[in-house]
Order: sequence, then C-alpha cells, then structure tokens
Amino acid sequence: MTELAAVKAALKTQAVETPSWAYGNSGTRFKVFAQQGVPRTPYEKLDDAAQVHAFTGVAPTVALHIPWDKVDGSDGYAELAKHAEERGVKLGAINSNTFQDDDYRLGSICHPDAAVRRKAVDHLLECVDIMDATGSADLKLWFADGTNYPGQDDIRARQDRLAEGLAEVYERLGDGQRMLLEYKFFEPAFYTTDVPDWGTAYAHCLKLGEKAQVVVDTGHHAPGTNIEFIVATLLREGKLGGFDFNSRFYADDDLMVGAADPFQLFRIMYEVVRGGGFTPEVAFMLDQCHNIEAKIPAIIRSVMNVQEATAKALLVDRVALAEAQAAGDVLGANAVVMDAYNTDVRPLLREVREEMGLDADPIAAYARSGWAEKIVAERVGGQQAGWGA
Ligand code: AOS
Ligand code: ZN
Ligand code: ZN
Repeated sequence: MTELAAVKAALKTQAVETPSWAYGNSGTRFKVFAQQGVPRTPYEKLDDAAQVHAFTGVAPTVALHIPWDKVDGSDGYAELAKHAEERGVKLGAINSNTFQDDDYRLGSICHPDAAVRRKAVDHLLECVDIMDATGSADLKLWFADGTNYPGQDDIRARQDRLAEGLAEVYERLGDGQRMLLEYKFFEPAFYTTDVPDWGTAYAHCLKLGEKAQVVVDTGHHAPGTNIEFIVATLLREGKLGGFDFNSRFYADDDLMVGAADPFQLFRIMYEVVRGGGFTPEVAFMLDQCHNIEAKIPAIIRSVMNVQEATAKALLVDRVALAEAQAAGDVLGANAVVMDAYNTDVRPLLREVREEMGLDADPIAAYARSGWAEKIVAERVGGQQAGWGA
C-alpha cells in the first residue's frame, strides 16, 4: 500500500461520535434561541444523527444523556437502540447527569450528606443498567462538584467521597464496559472543583483499574494549557479513554471543534496518531452546543473539521521528522510538522468520500437532501437539549 493509500484507509475507519444534546435547542444563561424543526424526542435526535452519518460516513454512533434521553418502558432502551440501528447508527456513550437536581447544590457524589451521595451513585448505577440495555460500552462521568468559598467543605474529604462513589460504580461495570472520567478546571464551582484536571482524573482511574479511563474535553483547560502534552502522557500510560471535542475562545464555550484553533486540533491528533491512539479504544466524541447556527450542518462541519485535522496528522512524514529530531535540526523538524499542517487535505478527503460512495461535499449534499425543510414542516415544539435552561 502506498503511503497515501494508507492515509486514506485510516481516514475511512475513523469514527466520530455525535452527542444527542447537540441536536436540541441550547443556549446560554441569557437566552435559548429556539430553532424550528429540532427533535422533540430521543428518537428524533437519532434521526438527525443518522443524517450526519449518512453524509459523512464517519459518525456511526450517538452519545445519550440521562435523563435528557430517558425513555419509558421495560424495553424502551432496546427499542431506542433498534430505532438507531434501523437508521444506520448505534448508541454510544451514556452520559450521566448529577448536576440538575436541587439536591446537588453542594455537590453530588462528593456531597457532605451521605443521602445525597447515595442518590448520585444510584443514578450512576442506573446509567450502567441503561448501558446493559443499549449495548453501550462507555459510561461518561462529568461531575459539577466543587466549592465556591475557602472553608466551605473539606476538600480532602471530598476526594475520599469521590473515590468511594466511583469504586461502587466501577464494581458494577460488566465485561467490555468502561468508565470514562472527565475533568474540568472550573464551572459551575468557582473555588475548587473535585475533578479539576487530568492528574486528579488519572489518579482516581489508576486506583480504580483498567476499566477506568480519562476523557479529555478540549474546552476544559485554562488558557495556554498544552493539551497535546496531556494527550501524549495519557496515551503513554494507557489511560486515554477518549475526547469530548469542541472549541473555545474563552471558557467552556462548546463551539464547533476546529473552529477556534485548528492548529491545536492538528497537534492533538498528531499525538493521537504518534501514540497509537487512532484505535476504537480512544473514543472521538463531540461535546458541543449549537446555539445560533443550524445544528445538523454544524455537526457535519465539526465532523469534517476532525477529519481534516486527522488527515494532516496522518500526513506528517514521521521518518523525516525522526531524522531531523535526531540530528537536532530544530527548524527542519518544525518544518516537517508545518508542511503537514499546511497541506490542503480537502481534495484528499473529497476522494475518500467518493471512494466510500458518498458525495464529496457533505454540507452541500445535506442542503440538497430536503431534510432541513422536512423537519421544519413535521416537527413542531422542539425539545431543549438541557443546557441553558
Ligand atoms: C460539561 O461541561 C461537560 O463538558 C460534559 O461532558 C457534558 O457537556 C455534559 O455532561 C453533557 O452530557
Ligand atoms: Zn464534555
Ligand atoms: Zn464542558
């Protein structure tokens, strides 16, 4: 296989998971701008996600969020999974929610009151039950837990409570199921956050065992953080479970991945490729909210942005790079990386899509498909994703 053929083959195997909540209405604490035609049920979110996969060919799974995607009935989730499969997609990670109940004012799994901790852990256990029903492999955990003022709670004791709760959920995981622990440096807590960084997430996952892995949400770092270094380190330790991709200009902006800093996305993807992370064990998920732009085309654009960064990362001439590095050729090594980054990979990706039997231009093909008009006509009273309520 030529090198280019190998790059194309790798790109065809890429799988980007789209989040159910990105299809619904979302906003900020100031305003949720409702859009016409947005899904009213989890079933309709899957219908939209199937469109993204149909036009890109590389978005085969959809992450669910409980309770936003809760369905009733003893075989409700099996039916949801069947609905997805009939449309050519599958259910992906189950995202828990321990942040929207009044009980969680002082935290969930780290709360000072054991009764609230019990409620939070029970919710996480319920999420594993749902995974059993949907066939999902990953439980994605993000905790809004933390404190706002020095002295508010014992930050060490909170770590003990976190470890205890996580251990109970870890024990419940079945074969082939994982726990993906996401960190975030602040928000909604403003003084301490209980899982603020990769080091804390890593320490808990290490103690829990091999089914516990760290998730890197690209929007969850302080400005200037070298995210690709974190990625390289976690991969080296066998602890990178996946990504929540999005982009940020300021805080956790949840804008389209690759929109704010495509160069950073390329550098991250290069470390993924370099570290052997371009495998199904590393989940490439989107975690975005499309507050003012049309949702389905924005998600298609995001998937394409991930593909472009990946293609550039795969194009890095690693032999030339290793030679330049060994020779101490600083400028030469940097030039190898920049050559790959500056390559226009759009023609290559057009070819990849045509070879996959797809339209070379997914956004134009989606616009022509009539789906946007159909959902505006058929769906009245779309659902809010859960954010910005
Ligand atoms: C919150 O800031 C996190 O990014 C979460 O990953 C996520 O957006 C939320 O849990 C939705 O499921
Ligand atoms: Zn996230
Ligand atoms: Zn976030």
